Formats: sequence, C-alpha cells, structure tokens
Amino acid sequence: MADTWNSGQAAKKGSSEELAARPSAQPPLEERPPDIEPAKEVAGGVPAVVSSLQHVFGQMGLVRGTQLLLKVNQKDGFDCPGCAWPDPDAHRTVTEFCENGAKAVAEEGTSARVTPEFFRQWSVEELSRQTDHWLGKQGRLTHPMVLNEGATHYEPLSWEEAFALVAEELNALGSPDEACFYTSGRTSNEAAFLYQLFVRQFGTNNLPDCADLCHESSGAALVETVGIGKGTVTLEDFDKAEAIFVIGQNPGTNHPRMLTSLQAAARRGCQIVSINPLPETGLNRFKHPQEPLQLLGPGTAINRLWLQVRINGDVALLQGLGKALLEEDAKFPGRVLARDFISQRTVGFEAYAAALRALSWDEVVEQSGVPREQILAAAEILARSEGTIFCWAMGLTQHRNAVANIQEVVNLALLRGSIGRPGAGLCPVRGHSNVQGDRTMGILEKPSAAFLGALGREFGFTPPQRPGLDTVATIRAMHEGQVKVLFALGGNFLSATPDTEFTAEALRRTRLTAHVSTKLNRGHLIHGRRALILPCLGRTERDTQAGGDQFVTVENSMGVVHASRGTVEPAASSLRSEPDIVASLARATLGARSRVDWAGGVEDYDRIRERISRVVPGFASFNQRVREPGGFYLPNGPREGRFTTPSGKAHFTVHPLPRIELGPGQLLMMTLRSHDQYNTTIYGLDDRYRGIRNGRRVVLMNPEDIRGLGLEEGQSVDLTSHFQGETRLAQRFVVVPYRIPRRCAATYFPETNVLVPIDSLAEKSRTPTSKSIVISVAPSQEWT
Ligand SMILES: Nc1nc2c(c(=O)[nH]1)N[C@H]1C(S)=C(S)[C@@H](COP(=O)(O)OP(=O)(O)OC[C@H]3O[C@@H](n4cnc5c(=O)[nH]c(N)nc54)[C@H](O)[C@@H]3O)O[C@H]1N2
Ligand SMILES: Nc1nc2c(c(=O)[nH]1)N[C@H]1C(S)=C(S)[C@@H](COP(=O)(O)OP(=O)(O)OC[C@H]3O[C@@H](n4cnc5c(=O)[nH]c(N)nc54)[C@H](O)[C@@H]3O)O[C@H]1N2
Ligand SMILES: [Mo]
Repeated sequence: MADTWNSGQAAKKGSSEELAARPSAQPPLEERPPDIEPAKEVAGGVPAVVSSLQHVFGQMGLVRGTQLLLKVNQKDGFDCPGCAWPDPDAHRTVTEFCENGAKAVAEEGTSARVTPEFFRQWSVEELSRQTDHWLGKQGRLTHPMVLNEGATHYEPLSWEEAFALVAEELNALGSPDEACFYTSGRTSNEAAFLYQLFVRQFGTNNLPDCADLCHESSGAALVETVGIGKGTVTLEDFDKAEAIFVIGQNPGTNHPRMLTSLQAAARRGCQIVSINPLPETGLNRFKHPQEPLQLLGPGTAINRLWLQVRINGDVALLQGLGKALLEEDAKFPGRVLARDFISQRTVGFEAYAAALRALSWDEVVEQSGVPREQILAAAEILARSEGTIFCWAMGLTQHRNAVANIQEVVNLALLRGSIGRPGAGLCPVRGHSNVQGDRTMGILEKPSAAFLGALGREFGFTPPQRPGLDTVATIRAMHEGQVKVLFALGGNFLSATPDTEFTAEALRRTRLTAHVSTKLNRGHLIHGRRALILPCLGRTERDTQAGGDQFVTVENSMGVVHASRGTVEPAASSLRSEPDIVASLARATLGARSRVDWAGGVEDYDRIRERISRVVPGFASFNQRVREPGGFYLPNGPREGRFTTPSGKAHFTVHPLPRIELGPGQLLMMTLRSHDQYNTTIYGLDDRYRGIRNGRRVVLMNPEDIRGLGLEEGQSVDLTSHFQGETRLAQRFVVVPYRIPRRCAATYFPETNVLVPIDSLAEKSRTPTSKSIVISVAPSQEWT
C-alpha cells in the first residue's frame, strides 16, 4: 500500500495543464500517512505547557511572546481570541490562558508577514495548491490587495482605492439585496454595530454570520422554550452545581479553560456526566498546566460517568433520562420532579409525560446505543442533584433534529426545576470569542421589529423590513446569480461552510468577493470576478485613532460584556481597525445618503458605545459600566427567575425519535476539530489527545466496522456521502480504528466539508448537519 503515497497528485505543481487549472477549493491530499498512537488518558499536564511554549515562542520570539501572554484575559488586557469561555470574576491568575489560547495568540502574533512581494511571487492558483496549514503559516497580511478581473496574482492598492472599488460594485447593483455581508464571531461589538448600521442604511438585512453554522440551533431552541436565545448560568454556578452534564462537547481541546472549572467541581464532589460518542481525553482526566505540583501526579478524574451515545442518538437518550425520572417519581412521589416549579412556571408537562410513557425502553436503548443501566445511573445523578448545569456544543447543534436535541435538554432541566437557581441552568458553550456579542449588536438576518425601530429612531432612517439571507441561503443565492457581492468581516466563508465545491462555484459566479482578514486563507483564493483582501488589526494589537488609544468590547458565553484592549505593536503600520474599515466603507458607499458621523465614531469608540447604549437593551451607561474591572452582566430573564416567552412560562416540548436511516455498509459521520486547529486555521498537524500525528486526512472507525467492510487499519480510502440520491466524494483518508460506536465515523473539518450537502439542514435553525453525514467508505483508487 505504501507506494500509493508517493504517486503524482494534484497537490504538486506539475504539467502546464495543471498550472492553467483554476484554483482548488479543497486542500491538497497528503503525501504520507499520519502516525497513529493510542489515544491519551490525561489532558493538560507537561505536554500542554511544552506545546504552548513552542507555538508562542516559535512564532513570536521571546519578548513579544511574553508581553502578549501576560495580557491575555487580564482586566487591563485583551480578550483571548481563542474561545468564548468566561474569565473568573474575582481571582484571576497571572496566566489566565490555556494551551489553545496560547496557540491562537501565537497565530496572530507571528513575526511572519504576507506582503505585496509575496503576492507578486505566488499566483492565486499556486497558493491554492498549498495546504491550509501552510497558508496560515505565511504570516500576517499587511496591505490591501486586489485581484483584478482575469488576473492571476493579487496586486496592492491603496485603502481609498479599495473602498471606492467596493462602493462602485455595491452602488451598481440592481437592488441592495444583491449583496450579502458575512460576519465571523471574532468581530468586536463596536465593529459589529457599525457594520449592521451600514448594511441596513445601504438597504438590506442580508447579514449571514458564523453562528448560522454553529449555535443557531441553540438560539432557536431556547427562544421557543425559555424566551431567550442564550444560556442562563454564570461562572459562579459552576462552583455550586452538584452535577454537570457535558453533552456533545470537547472542552479539552475547544474550551480548555472550562477544564479548570470542571476540575474544581470534580474535586469538591460534583458529579460530571459526559454524553459523547468519543471518550474525549479532557473529560477523562486533567492535570492543570499551571499547578506545578499536579504535573507529576495522575491528574484529576473529571467524568463520573461517560454515556457513549451513538451519533445523533441524543433525543432518544435524553428522553430515556426523562422517562427514568418520571418512573422514579412514580415510586417516590414528589421526590424527583420539581412539582411546584412545573405547575407554576411551565406549560406542556402533561403532553411531555404522556409521550415518554408511550416510549418503550427498547426503542430508547436501540436508538441511543446506551444500555438502560447506564441511563438509569445518569438519571439517578440527576435526581439526587439539587443543582445541575447542562453544557453543550456542536455535538448537539449540527444535526437535522438539532433544535429537538436542545429542547430535550431543556425538558430535563425543567423536570428538576434546574433553571434560575444557584448552581443550575442551561449553558450552550459558544465558540468564537464574540459570536454572542455580534448577535446582540444586530448581526442577524431576521432582526426583531423592536430592534429595527430603535435603530431607525436613533439614526433617523427607515431600516429595511424584509428578512435577509442566512449563510446557506446566501450560498444558494450566489449560485443562482441573485447575490453578486459577498463582503466578509472576518472568517473563511469558503472553508467553514458546507458543500465546498458547490460553495466555490457560488463564489466564482459573483462580481466581487471581499474579505477583511488578519491571515491568508483559502477563502481569498476562490473568488468572484474581482476580489479584495482588506488586512486588519488583531485583538492583541494597539488600536490608535485620532482620539487616542482605543479599546473594544466583547460578550462572553455567559452574557458578560467587558473591555478588550490590544497592547502590542500592530503587525504593520498599514493595517486598519475593523471599526475604521467598516466606517470608511460606509462613507465611500453611502456618501450623502447617510447622515451618520462615521468618522467621529472611529476617532473615539466611546461615541459608538454611546449610540449602542441607546439602541440595544441592557447597555444603559455602557461607557461607564464597561470601565469597571471585569465588565457587567446583561439582563437575562430566565437567570433572574422570569421566563421571557409570550406566556411568561417555560415550555416542555414533545419530539418524535429521529430515525437514522443507514443503507448497507453506510456509516454516520461527524466532522470535528483536531487539537491543533481553530476552525479553518490549522495550527499544526497533530491531534495529540486522540493519538494522531502528522496528518489530518483520517477517518476514525469502530474496529468491527473496519473488519465488516473488509478494510484494514492504515488503509487509504475514499469517502462518499449520500443525500437524496446525490453523492459527493472526498479522496484519500486513512482508516484509524477508534473507540467510536458501531456504524459511526469521525473526520476533521474543513477537509470533509465537501461531503456536507448544501440542503442537509437542521429543522428551524437551518444549520448544516455537519455532525450527521451518511457516508460509505471504499478503498482509494490507486494513482499511476
Ligand atoms: N482550540 C480550538 N478552540 C475552539 C475552536 C477550535 O476550532 N479550536 N472552535 C471554536 C468554535 S467556533 C466552536 S463552535 C467550539 C466548538 O467546540 P466543540 O463543539 O467541542 O467542537 P467539535 O470538535 O465540533 O466537537 C464536538 C463534540 O461533539 C461530539 N459529538 C459529535 N456528534 C455527537 C452527537 O451526535 N451526540 C453527542 N452527544 N456528541 C456528539 C464529538 O465527539 C465532539 O466531542 O469551539 C471553539 N473553540
Ligand atoms: N464540517 C464542519 N463545518 C463547520 C463546523 C463543523 O463543526 N464541521 N463548525 C462551524 C462553526 S461552529 C463555525 S463557528 C464556523 C467558523 O467559520 P468562520 O468564523 O468563518 O471561520 P474561521 O476559520 O474561524 O475564520 C478564520 C479566519 O478569520 C480571520 N481572522 C482571524 N482573526 C480575525 C480578526 O480579529 N479580524 C478579522 N477581520 N479576521 C480575523 C483570519 O483571516 C482567518 O483565516 O465553521 C463552521 N463549519
Ligand atoms: Mo462555532
């Protein structure tokens, strides 16, 4: 088999035919198989320290590296761009960051630069043959660049020319709805607020964002049932909870600072239950990298119980838990169910209880893949706990029945009265560090009438009322030629979205694709008739405007709004801040049509915050309160004991068991993150905890499925996805035996986004079903 790895392939520059080919939307195949070792039992520890230091000092040098690390998540420093996990309100350690936060900071703080000279050397097509890892490692973008129609290379242009170009394209459209304005969740509140104001003054609500691909299902599920699309807990609740359920989430990699909270909870006897098809290392054992005495010991056991659910078996499992609670309560009336809470504060209990009584245990066990005794053990933890926190992330939100998944979590919380009291509540763990804040600032395609009314009154204009396009609708509309301009404030629209080849074609059909970015990514290489790169300051960098040094604000996963102040020298003097770029674009595009003092806001961001305080609920005295160390909490009805649904009560909901239809030989595949990536940014080629090194094109499978399909460990296979009679192909992955349930498989995104069908969406939230892809696996074609 080894010879398959050395054969000629598309990744290499080769014949003239290949050189003339158009840029590749997918990363190249890998030239050799990855190294496989057993998965790790303990997260954190010395390897985490070593890895942090390698990334930071390797890319930034000693002085800049130390300077940066001392400012991460400090009250006078910047918010870590790694994730949205909150910082402790009181006792912050000097090093309030984690291994993957250090990598995020190093990625931005790198001393490498992508200059106009770099773009002169590399054609767009040549760049597209490089890996995503390589693209990111070239360093920070320094100058505005344009790819003119028919050109092979990006060329520099001035900022003024760049804004004029976007303005010209936007103003030439037949209707403002022919443009879409994407946002990625690192964007600050100030930039996001200006951006949505500009877009609405331009005349559209086409504001898709990365949350459409992420926690949209949580928002949709929670608004319907408890009246707010956000979580209800604070970080202090983790100090009081008696049980914590971690469902469909891998905090060891994606929210390592959450392990600190879980470790403290486990040490004081809190029962932690994880529900996950994979035995994620961070949920098994953890050694805090910043507790020197711990580093030599065995670490803290985190999980009390691990329920190895099948992919998308959660509705069945969560209903099984509810059923067990109801059965216990029938035996010991009043001891299990929170009867007063249920009767006074909720509706729909009877229908829910009736549905669960009608459900058979056989169905629960078969659909969830979890034995009944284990479900009962978890139910007992739930029944005994006076306060339970339910955490979840992408393992619940990216399925067809994602909204149902989350509403089943809500049902359990309601049965035990576990919302709005200390140590208890709902905790959707957000991804991007300000994705929640961007939504609060009005980045959404279906804004409420109240929000539009307030915005219109404050700025004296009539905002468009027509609902706009979400991310998937944007792709479809570009494909059909209805949307002709895509402007992206951050992110990697091409690689983060589903159905890579379809999306690439959609982008190619536009007149202009423009990205405000810090780093080069594949999204810059698959372009419309013209393309622009607008390089911006990162979170960590000093932002100096006419009114002096500025700070921005962000909202974390628990609804705390706080300041973030960049401290290091910008990567290049030609960079502009996001608020500056948005405001300049608005002036260039709207001219006399807008009466907003765009330049004034950029001189002094307090002026932007002043306007926010008058438009967005919960931001009164914003400038004053955000200067208090640690910031302030936004109002949250359910947390404060008020359900903000129209009925004023929380809603139990009833859902059918999803049927997972797999044909012979088919598997259900999830796409997830390795330990060395941040979404589409690839920090390195290792997934240390899962024991995979030097490669990413792997497919994790159950050993019995490997045998049953006549495959072998280490074999190279092609993956085909199946959806409504269509197939999609991803080539050359290596089979890795893993502790994953039968008929389930796991691969990394973005390599397998090509397999995610554009029309395979969650009901109600329209989130791509990136964790439920039906695939078949076949030996790779040999190359000659
Ligand atoms: N270092 C780092 N940090 C990050 C990110 C990153 O890429 N790198 N990304 C950020 C972003 S934007 C986000 S949204 C978060 C993502 O954080 P996570 O949601 O933790 O990310 P994923 O890797 O998608 O992991 C999903 C988890 O769900 C499990 N899972 C998959 N399918 C199912 C299922 O059907 N049922 C259950 N119960 N579990 C399932 C998987 O085994 C895995 O443990 O992390 C944020 N933080
Ligand atoms: N198959 C599959 N697909 C998925 C997922 C999955 O689990 N499976 N997860 C989904 C999820 S949860 C999310 S959130 C999306 C993520 O989607 P996006 O947010 O669109 O993607 P990122 O990879 O986070 O964006 C990385 C780029 O952001 C730019 N950037 C970094 N920092 C800054 C900054 O400060 N300012 C600006 N302007 N730009 C910056 C850099 O140029 C970098 O290349 O992907 C989704 N896609
Ligand atoms: Mo996300």
